[in-house]
Amino acid sequence: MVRYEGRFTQASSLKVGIVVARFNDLITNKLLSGCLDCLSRHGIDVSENSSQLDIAWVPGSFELPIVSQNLARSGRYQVLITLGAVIRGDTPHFDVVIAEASKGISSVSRETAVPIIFGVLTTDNMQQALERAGIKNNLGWSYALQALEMGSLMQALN
Ligand code: INI
Repeated sequence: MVRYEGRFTQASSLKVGIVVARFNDLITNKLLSGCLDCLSRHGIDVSENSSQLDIAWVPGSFELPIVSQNLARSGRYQVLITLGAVIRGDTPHFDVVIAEASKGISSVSRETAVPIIFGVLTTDNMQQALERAGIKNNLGWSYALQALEMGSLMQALN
């Protein structure tokens, strides 16, 4: 029997891409800093001249899939992380944005076989988003852990 599991150590062979939405950047910048803190504590070089990490900024969560697709198709990354914040109070097209972002990201991930972590907060209001971006817990940290697990799991499978 072969038992496949992701690892949270020995991340040195992983290259990670992060795609971040600028919309609600009060929140997404906090998610990004939680993410970088976790990656760094697990051995990923997150410095400006890192060869293990690239970060792409997009206008909003709606644009996360197309840029993720571009990065995933490049073959350079073992795992991608998408970060966004879709807040119901902001606009009536909340439902469209979150549906397109979630469907798009999952379909790119399956089409390219590159794991893409879905780090898009979906909340009813800004308070809930702030709570998930650092006031109570920074989910950016968890998204980075999930990325390490999935990136290394896919390496083990291949
Ligand atoms: N983008 C978000 O990331 N979060 C939102 O809450 C949001 N709302 O509510 O409108 C949002 N809209 C912008 C959208 O993602 C696109 O950038 C824009 O429509 C241009 O294509």
